[in-house]
Amino acid sequence: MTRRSWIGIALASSLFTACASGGPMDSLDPQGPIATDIDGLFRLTLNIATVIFVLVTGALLYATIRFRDRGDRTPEPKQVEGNARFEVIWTVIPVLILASIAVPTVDRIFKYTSCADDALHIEVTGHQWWFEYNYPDDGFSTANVLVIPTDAEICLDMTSDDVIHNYWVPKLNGKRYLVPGQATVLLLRADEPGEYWGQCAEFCGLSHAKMRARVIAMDPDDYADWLSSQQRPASMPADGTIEQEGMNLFLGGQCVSCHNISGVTASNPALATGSIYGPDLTHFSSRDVFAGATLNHDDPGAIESWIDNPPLIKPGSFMPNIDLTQQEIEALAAYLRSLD
Ligand code: HEC
Ligand SMILES: [Cu+2]
Repeated sequence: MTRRSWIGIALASSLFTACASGGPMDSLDPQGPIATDIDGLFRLTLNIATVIFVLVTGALLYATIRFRDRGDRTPEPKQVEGNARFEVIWTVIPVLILASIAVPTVDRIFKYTSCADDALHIEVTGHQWWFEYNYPDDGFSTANVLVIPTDAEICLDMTSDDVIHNYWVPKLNGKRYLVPGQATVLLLRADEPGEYWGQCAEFCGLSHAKMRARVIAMDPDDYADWLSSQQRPASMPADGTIEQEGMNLFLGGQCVSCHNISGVTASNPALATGSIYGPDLTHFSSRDVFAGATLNHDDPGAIESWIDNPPLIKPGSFMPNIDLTQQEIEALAAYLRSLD
């Protein structure tokens, strides 16, 4: 085969990568009523478009073959330019088709971006490059992993701390912007307990691709347990342990100027000024992913390499490389692991 056909095959086969199924962010695999309803709109539009495609392509093929140039034997086909009746028909039909798509679409846009009074409110703040979640009724803050109860309407009250971000958990709803100085709202509802993946969907700087989200939906009972576990202050390490050494490093070094640990850093004045700050670490190890949901707690050495050199892992990260020694890193990592 020629080089050109190899290139053709390579390009064509790359199209099949779009056919992968079972991906954690498959937008054609809706879960929960909102995403399913939106999926219905997609299918409606796809069906209408398919019918139009078949009709138009069929008519085109028919005309091309039926009226092709047969030399002298071809009579001039009948010309219908300027026919008022045809003009009206092919204006009215597209208007009706577009209306049948536009009306339900606009209806859903308003429906899924406003909240009922009894919805559970959770505040989402976008930061370069992680999502912060505040549970205002329960008085705590967490990051990267959003925990919600199943079968409940969750109202996300969203804003951004720096640039425009976009919250997108494809299996639960469409995308919505987080805009500095503005409040936007997005509804979520999951029927089944499970893990749903998300991603910041607006380019927001160097580590945009590493700004992911996890939504964990729990049965209401498990959710209640989770809430009470998040409300307690951080676990205290026992005297003389490596965890305690880590805590002292945390409190004595720079970490404390950017991170809150309830019951440990409670009175830190730097946090109150709200300058650059990072995720709340009170229950850090209760979350199975961190650093914008891109690193896994269970991966050996993940915590160590993160605190060793954050910008190496997330380019541009606002958590600096503090030049810690190996011993300091190990103590800090042990302390972080104890924050359950
Ligand atoms: C200048 C502010 C700043 C300092 C100082 C700082 N951090 Fe961070 N930290 C951040 C920011 C911002 C993030 C979020 C980074 C991201 O995901 O892009 C973060 C993320 C983290 C995370 C991941 C949390 C999560 O749930 O994603 C851990 C753990 C952490 N920092 C520990 C530490 C430790 C330990 C120290 C001290 C050695 C420290 N940080 C010092 C700002 C800071
Ligand atoms: Cu973003």
